[in-house]
Amino acid sequence: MNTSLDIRFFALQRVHLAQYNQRGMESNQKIVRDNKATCLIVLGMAGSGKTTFVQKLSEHLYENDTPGYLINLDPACLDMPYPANIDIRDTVNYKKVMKDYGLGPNGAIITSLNLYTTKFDQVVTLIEQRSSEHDHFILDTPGQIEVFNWSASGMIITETLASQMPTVIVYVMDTVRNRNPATFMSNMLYACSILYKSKLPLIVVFNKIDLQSHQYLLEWMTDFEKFLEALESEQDYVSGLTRSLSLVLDAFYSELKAVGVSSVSGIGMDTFLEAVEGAHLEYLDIYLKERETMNRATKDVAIGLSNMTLKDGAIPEDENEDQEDESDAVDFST
Ligand SMILES: Nc1nc2c(ncn2[C@@H]2O[C@H](COP(=O)(O)OP(=O)(O)OP(=O)(O)O)[C@@H](O)[C@H]2O)c(=O)[nH]1
Ligand SMILES: [Mg+2]
Repeated sequence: MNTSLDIRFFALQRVHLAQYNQRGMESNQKIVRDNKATCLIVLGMAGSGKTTFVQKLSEHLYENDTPGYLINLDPACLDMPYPANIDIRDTVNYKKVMKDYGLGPNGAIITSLNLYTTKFDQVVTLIEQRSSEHDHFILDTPGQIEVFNWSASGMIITETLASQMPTVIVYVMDTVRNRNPATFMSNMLYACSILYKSKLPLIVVFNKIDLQSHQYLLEWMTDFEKFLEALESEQDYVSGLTRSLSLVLDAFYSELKAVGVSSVSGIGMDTFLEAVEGAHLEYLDIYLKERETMNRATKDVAIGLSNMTLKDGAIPEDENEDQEDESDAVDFST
């Protein structure tokens, strides 16, 4: 990535986190508690069906007279099957980012998301304005899950939204591809890492159940013997590792909400929405308190970082001008 852009983004990230931690603690708790809407951040491996899921869910909500507010954060998506209220592609030209910064596809997705995040406060303002009109704010994320989950911009977006309203991670899994117990295990480990990293309620959505029932996956989660049976045919060292890991994951499974849906037929959408209601309450009862404690602990560090940025001039004036130039090129008219 372009180094000056990298430095600027890092500095912005530090300022943002500092502001978030102060603002989040002092004034946002009430806003979050009073907010009836739920923000759903849809994550999952490439091709698991995130976009199709968002489309079907939005159709379902529309039929129930509670239309959702849809946000697309995938800059590289070609065909959008749903009418997004906010679309990253209206703001950042992914192909131009690739050309301008000499990047490959994944680097360009990360940089596009970074550029977008520097303007994410405008998205938050739009969400705030709409929060009384919608019960669900749904975010579709890029195919390469790590782009969102392991990037600074993904963290800033998640933290910003979670400081505004009850926020839930929806982890979409391809039921057919997870027939293999080792694949299932690695996918669940990923879900587990997202849960602990984001510190937000998480719903696992077993998608594509029109092709393959998800019941056996639920059994694997509740009955360790069944999972071992499935592993029996695999006698390599990986299955030994999987055995040990599945024991570790037992506690994680007991806390987890998992539902099966088909994003093609729409089966399971009502069950999913019930799980969302539960997760909303769980956010208020458990996660918000944990976040308060966490924020308190990081407040001093955040203020220190904020002061350091100002003192060191980590964002020089001319860099700021560059920033303005770049964002001028961006059309934020949504
Ligand atoms: N049969 C069936 N196919 C599905 C379902 N959900 C998604 N698909 C198909 O799975 C493929 C991938 O779906 P997408 O919605 O593009 O998946 P995605 O996770 O958004 O993909 P990326 O954004 O590229 O990571 C498409 O061909 C969809 O038609 C489902 O519930 N049932
Ligand atoms: Mg997609």
